[in-house]
Amino acid sequence: MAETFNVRHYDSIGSTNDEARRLAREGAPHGIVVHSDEQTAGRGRLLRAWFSPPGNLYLSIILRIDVPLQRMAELGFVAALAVAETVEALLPKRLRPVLKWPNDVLLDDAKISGILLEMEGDAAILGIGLNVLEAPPGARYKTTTLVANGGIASVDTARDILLERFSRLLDTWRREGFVAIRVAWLARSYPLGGTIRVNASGATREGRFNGLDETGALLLETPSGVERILAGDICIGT
Ligand code: BT5
Repeated sequence: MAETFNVRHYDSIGSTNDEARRLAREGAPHGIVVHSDEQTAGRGRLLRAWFSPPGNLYLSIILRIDVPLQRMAELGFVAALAVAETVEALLPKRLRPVLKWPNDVLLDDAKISGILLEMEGDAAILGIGLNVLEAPPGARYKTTTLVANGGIASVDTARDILLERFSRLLDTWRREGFVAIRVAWLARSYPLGGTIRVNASGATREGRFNGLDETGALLLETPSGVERILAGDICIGT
């Protein structure tokens, strides 16, 4: 079933996630998309700021989907795949985006997109930022844009491709479940068996990347066994 998205465009807004949450509280239906040219209070996870000047894509989708709450995190993986496909479609060279758990999209180890999934009542709010023209100065790690990699795209083109890819992948997820998404996500992620470092629950752990379990949790193989990590960050660069 193709999704119908209804885009509401704003010139400037605090955070598209906040506006989508406000609309969801008022009863806005599935498929409403809040898109803003810039954000004055763009948010990442854990109260981090998201650099949001004009020139990039910032949108949040209201999703009303009848699945148990514990399955909602799967939507972040659906979204990351859709972003990766979008980035790939917009780059002239066959540069291949890499997915970093949980929901980052990287090009040459540099972050080009971020995804913020939140719940508002029974609605999921899926926020996506994609750097088209502008990357933040002085971020903790390498960041990049579509244009810096030779991509040619307007923000609206990027938005339309992203919504089309997301619609298709959401349909796959609805029909085939997380299994199909997990396979596609792993095909684009860091290689299985590679060494990674993970920040989780205030500690850094190193181990082998053993993929995802059936819920999307990270599997980290350490000398004391395979750990299942529900939330955290994989360290890149240093
Ligand atoms: C994320 O958080 O990656 C989720 C970002 C979600 C942003 C979208 S934009 C539309 C919607 N409305 C919102 O208010 N938010 C969503 P996290 O994994 O916590 O990463 C945040 C970190 O990424 C920051 O601490 C910076 O180091 C870095 N960062 C900030 N802005 C960036 C940018 N534009 N590009 C790349 N990295 C950035």
